Amino acid sequence: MQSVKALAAEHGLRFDAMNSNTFQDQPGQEHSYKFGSLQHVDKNTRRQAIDHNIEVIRQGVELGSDSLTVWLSDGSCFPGQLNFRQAFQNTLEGLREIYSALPAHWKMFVEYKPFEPNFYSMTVGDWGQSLLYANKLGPKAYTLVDLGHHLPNANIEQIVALLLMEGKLGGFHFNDSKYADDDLTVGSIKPYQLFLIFNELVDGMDARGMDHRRDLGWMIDASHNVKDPLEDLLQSVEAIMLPYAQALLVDRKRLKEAQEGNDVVAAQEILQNCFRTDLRPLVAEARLRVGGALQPLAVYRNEKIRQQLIKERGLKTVATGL
Ligand SMILES: [Mn+2]
Repeated sequence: MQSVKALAAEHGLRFDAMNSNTFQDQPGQEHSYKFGSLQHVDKNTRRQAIDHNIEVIRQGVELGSDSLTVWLSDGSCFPGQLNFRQAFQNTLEGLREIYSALPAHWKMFVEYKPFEPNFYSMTVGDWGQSLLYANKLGPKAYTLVDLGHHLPNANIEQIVALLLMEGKLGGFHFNDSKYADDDLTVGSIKPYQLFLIFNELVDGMDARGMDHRRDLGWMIDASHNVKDPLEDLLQSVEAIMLPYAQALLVDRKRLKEAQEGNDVVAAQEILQNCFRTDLRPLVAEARLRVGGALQPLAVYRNEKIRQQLIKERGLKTVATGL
């Protein structure tokens, strides 16, 4: 653990939210999660899942993390399989015990998902259920919005607006989705939706006087089967910075006037003008001014080629100019 921490520090990295995992059985595990973890009808299985979460908190404390994300695959595949209320109560009871093990400055993020691996019901299936748990647990518990964890065409920006209003938005798992939990690169499928989410974020965070950087958990939850994961990460960061900058551009006063005058056309124009403004040079300049690269992807690819040449030719160094 200490060596992990030291290695991270060497690279200027720190640890964000810890994720517990009671959705996959581990080798040597006594009780299976085939029929759920915190919801399970057997209290020994629930006990095992609770203990695992508490162990994750303990390791997180050692790593300097300050939050725990709980995503449960608990649910049912067929009508009648589960008593919904009992499953909810068991889960709540488990989450309460985990919550009570959180250090004072920690947050708990309750992530939701509408289906998969269970296809009839999920015990934390949507933002309403997540918010129910978060409200019952207390002030350290928040709802986590994974952009891919919604049924098709859900109005995610509205969900974000209301969670912010309630002070219960914990943060994001950024990704994008065409069909379901696709874990595609954020902004690759529905960039306008992403802009509208940031529009609500900026508006809601400012209304609550929140620190844009620190008061939410900004996480990327994507999967890479066909890309270099680091390249995808660079694309993701760019894809997040752009709509954020565009949302900062929205003239809130004019938008409010349009809304209050029922000027639907003007309201749409205000938002779409910002979305259609090319802020890529501005975002690149901002990155440069804080010591980053104008074109991170090009820099990374250039370095990859350089390292490859050094390896192939057995040289100490190589100069490339891409
Ligand atoms: Mn996620």
